[in-house]
Amino acid sequence: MLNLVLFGPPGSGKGTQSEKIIEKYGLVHLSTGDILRGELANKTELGLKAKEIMDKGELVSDEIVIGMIRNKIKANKDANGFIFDGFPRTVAQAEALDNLLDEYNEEITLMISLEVEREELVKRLLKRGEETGRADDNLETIENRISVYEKQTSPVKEYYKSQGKAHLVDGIGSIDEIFDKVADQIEMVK
Ligand code: B4P
Repeated sequence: MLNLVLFGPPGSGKGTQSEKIIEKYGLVHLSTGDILRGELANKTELGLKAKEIMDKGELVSDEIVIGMIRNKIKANKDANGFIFDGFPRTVAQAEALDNLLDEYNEEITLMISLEVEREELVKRLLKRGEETGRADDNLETIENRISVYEKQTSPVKEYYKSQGKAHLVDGIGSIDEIFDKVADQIEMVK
């Protein structure tokens, strides 16, 4: 299995690059942000609980997101591999993911970190907010999401660095240029 973590701050292009990776490598896409938004669209209890947290730009509890990922892995045991998009976002989530994969004698193959500076992130997310009306793409929430990333999520990069699995990719440039660099990294471990 090829198990890939796509990592980076909000607006770094994780969702965008995931689509292209899936197209080329046929992996199962697990985006915790998409799953949570799906729950919200279906007005489930979980979705309504998550909405308040997401609207503030805070992280949904580890217990909830780990449970969501556990169910998805279980439901896709025969996959060629997974792309984890927006997960793990805390070191506790990263450890739980290693333990979950271990139950299937699997592990993370590669972590790709999309490197984009704050000013560009804010610009991209404000643009998406204007175009799609996504509730958490407003200036106040964006600023908080980036701060939450710096405080709670960036240690996850060190976690994968210590395992020798983290590869940094410049996330500035055209979507295709960035994808070429991402694909180069994947080809090296495939
Ligand atoms: P996510 O849905 O993961 O949202 P995101 O971080 O904003 O990234 P996304 O993938 O959508 O955007 P992308 O960078 O592709 O999370 C939303 C919320 O859900 C979190 O704040 C949190 O509350 C909750 N949540 C999710 N996972 C969680 C977890 N594991 N634990 C706890 N809580 C969790 O793209 C952004 C924009 O940039 C797009 O408009 C795109 O078109 C544009 N773009 C992309 N690449 C570009 C490029 N090269 N040049 C110019 N623009 C580009």
